[in-house]
Amino acid sequence: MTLKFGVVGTGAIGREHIKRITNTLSGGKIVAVTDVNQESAKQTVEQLDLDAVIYPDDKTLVNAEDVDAVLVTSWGPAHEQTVLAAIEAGKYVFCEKPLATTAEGCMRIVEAEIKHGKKLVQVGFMRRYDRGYVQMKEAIDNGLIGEPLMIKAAHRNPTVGETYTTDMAVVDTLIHEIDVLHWLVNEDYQSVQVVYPKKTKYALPHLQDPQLFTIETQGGIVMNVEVFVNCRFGYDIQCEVIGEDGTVTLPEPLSIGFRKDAKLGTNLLMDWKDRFIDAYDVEIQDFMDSIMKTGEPNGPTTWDGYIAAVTTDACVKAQQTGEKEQITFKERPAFYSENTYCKTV
Ligand code: NAI
Ligand code: ISE
Repeated sequence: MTLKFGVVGTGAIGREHIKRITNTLSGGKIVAVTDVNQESAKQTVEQLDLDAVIYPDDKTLVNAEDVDAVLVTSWGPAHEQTVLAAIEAGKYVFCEKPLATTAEGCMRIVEAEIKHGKKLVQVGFMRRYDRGYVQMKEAIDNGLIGEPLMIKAAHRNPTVGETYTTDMAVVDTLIHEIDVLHWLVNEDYQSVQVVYPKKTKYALPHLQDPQLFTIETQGGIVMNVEVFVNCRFGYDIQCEVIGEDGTVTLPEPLSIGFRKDAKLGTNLLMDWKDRFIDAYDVEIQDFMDSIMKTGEPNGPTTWDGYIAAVTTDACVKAQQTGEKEQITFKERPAFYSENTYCKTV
């Protein structure tokens, strides 16, 4: 059986996902697309040679009879409306982060999904499908390092555009660490504080860069996460978990070493699209396979989207106040009682 996708948002990652579903993965087909920029939708269909209908908006696409699953790759503020419409229509949803831009918005999706009675939504937190993070998770769960005590992590981009603002370091960038670190140690967060180190000369006047987040879990694990989006040298993701009996570290992406011109080196990636290319493939294949096998997606849930939104809200507040801000969650509904652990890749 083939899962027929309708895509809402044909920008950068929308096109990447369309290409992987069409050319790399098995079991999916793009049958519908839409974009507020209809020219972008048209060009996508033409350039990627898709046999897909172009719809004028998300509502008509979601309700098209042949659409089984909706791929939400529009801008963050537009996600909630499309996801709610898809649940209303009983369609599966793969939604890129953020699930919604506020905790209240995520709760509306939680309520709609519970009312529907079956899980329909997977959030695009692809790092849970990255081989390195999966190996770290297995090591932690198997007790290799004992109880985790601290985490040191960094999310570095070579550069960002002028529309990137200080709060985007949280809602666009840190959100990946918020999800994956929560998943790694399986503990809810309790507080966050933000410190702004000396600003790099490469950041535009309106942007605070770098930023350091100290996030504490309810069990007392302290995470120190650097977000540095004008680091110049590469797209660089670091993570080390320090436990009572040892440490585990995220492996570097596979890359040849070289000796040349009196230098010993290895190349760094420069683009997020390349760093997690395998993880994107595996997460969407898993979305399709789980639906085919069990009738529900298996990956990060609507509740994980809610956890990320509550935490990003607190991080943005902490950016503004400079104080330690509390992070408070509602009680996890029984519907989401099982924490999602993606299968080993
Ligand atoms: P983009 O700006 O390249 O593309 C977004 C597209 O959505 C644009 O073509 C825009 O016209 C369209 N759009 C906006 N509102 C719409 C609406 N209401 N209905 C239909 N189309 C609409 O942005 P990009 O980089 O592709 O990001 C899209 C989403 O994916 C964002 O939420 C972003 O955070 C997420 N993302 C996730 C990544 C990951 O690593 N998981 C990487 C990059 C983006
Ligand atoms: C982008 O939106 C992403 O989601 C990438 O994964 C992330 O690394 C980058 O910093 C964001 O801008």
